[in-house]
Amino acid sequence: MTEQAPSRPRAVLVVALMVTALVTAVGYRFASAEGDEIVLGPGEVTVQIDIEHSRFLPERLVVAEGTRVRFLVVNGDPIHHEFITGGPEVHRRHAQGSEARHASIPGEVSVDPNGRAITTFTFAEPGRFEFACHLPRHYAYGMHGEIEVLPAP
Ligand SMILES: [Cu+2]
Repeated sequence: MTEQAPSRPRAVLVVALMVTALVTAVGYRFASAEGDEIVLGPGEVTVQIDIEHSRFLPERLVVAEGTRVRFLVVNGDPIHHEFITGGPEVHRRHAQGSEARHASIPGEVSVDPNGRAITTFTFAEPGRFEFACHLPRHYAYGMHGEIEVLPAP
């Protein structure tokens, strides 16, 4: 008789969800033009970004200045995507670039079909940052979102 061990991906998912739930609690609320929103941070937080039908979910995040965000990117699509965040120069470089895949550097990671990937990025100063997939036609299709960074409380 062989006993089936619990599958590793499921265990990883459960841990990821627990971490996400945990860090979502670390934050505060503020009223913005978008309504009542939760500000993540300050400190270190983990956020799960889902990809479904070539769209990011959520498409908007609000974080406190100085927050180090660990992005867990979960691709529900059967095609490759990427998650890129950073300043305008980062997006310009990727929009013009022809690299189909990248090694993971802070704020930039490729995501396999139905795969998951992690990248971290520190939002050091207040402002608006974009996150996007710059694979051909994905940005134009709507595969981008916004991170608003508020001054530290
Ligand atoms: Cu994409």
